[in-house]
Amino acid sequence: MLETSTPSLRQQQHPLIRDLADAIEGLWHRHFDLEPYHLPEDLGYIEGRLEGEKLTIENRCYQSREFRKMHLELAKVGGTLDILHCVMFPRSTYPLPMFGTDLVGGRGQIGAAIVDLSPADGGRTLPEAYRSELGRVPENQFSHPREIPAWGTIFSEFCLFVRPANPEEEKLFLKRVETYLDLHCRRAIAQTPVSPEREAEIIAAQRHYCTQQQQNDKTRRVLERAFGPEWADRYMTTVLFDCPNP
Ligand code: 18B
Repeated sequence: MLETSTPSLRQQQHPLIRDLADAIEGLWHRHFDLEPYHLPEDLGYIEGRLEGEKLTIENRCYQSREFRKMHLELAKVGGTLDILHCVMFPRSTYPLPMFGTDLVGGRGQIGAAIVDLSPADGGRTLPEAYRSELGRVPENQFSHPREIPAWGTIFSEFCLFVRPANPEEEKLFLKRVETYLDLHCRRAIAQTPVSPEREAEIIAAQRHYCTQQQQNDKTRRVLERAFGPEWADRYMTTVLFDCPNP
């Protein structure tokens, strides 16, 4: 369903998560004609229990001419964990990067903030137009950079992964995500579809991206503890990182 009512979860989350969720949806609505994207079998709003605490998941999902699926997910585990997850999957005829961002926080502090535009058109690097524009984005210094895990070979050299140390760094992170997303939306709109011969390459690249992301054990563990391993696996492979079919 195209949910337009004010989401309840958003108001209860860390201010950076709330602001980023608003910014993402704002840019999507400004740039695209959005249609609803239907998630499988009522996986839109979910409640589970994680070690006695309630796990709530709220999904927003759209599609557009350029994107097969634009997914924004907010999750909350009792009072301990606030999560924002967002991925934009281009249609297989669009040689565009994957936009992805994840914010994970607990007890008032965001511990992990990551954003990237990851190559997904069959090449190892981003298209030249992206590289030149991203190369001009001022590099802010964050006091607590974090190390990309081993499965993160999919990320570009423009990937930002930090623990924002204070409200100033939180604002800088938010700004960086807005810059990446605005650039991406503008490029996507200007993109013309490729010939069907190139589609196979794009699909393979997106599948690779998803397979790598599915190896994130930290995400898997949160879901497994609340819903069990089978449910977690189904959720990771059909909602979070579903591979496109040829
Ligand atoms: N993720 N994240 O989205 N993840 O979804 N996430 C964590 O402080 C969830 C994406 C990414 O260091 C952590 O260590 C849950 C996208 C990376 O080994 C937790 C959901 C990207 C790490 C969760 C979710 C992405 C990471 C640990 C579903 C990038 C570091 C927090 C709602 C584009 C992994 C911490 C590492 C971490 C959980 C990246 C708990 C449940 C789109 C690189």
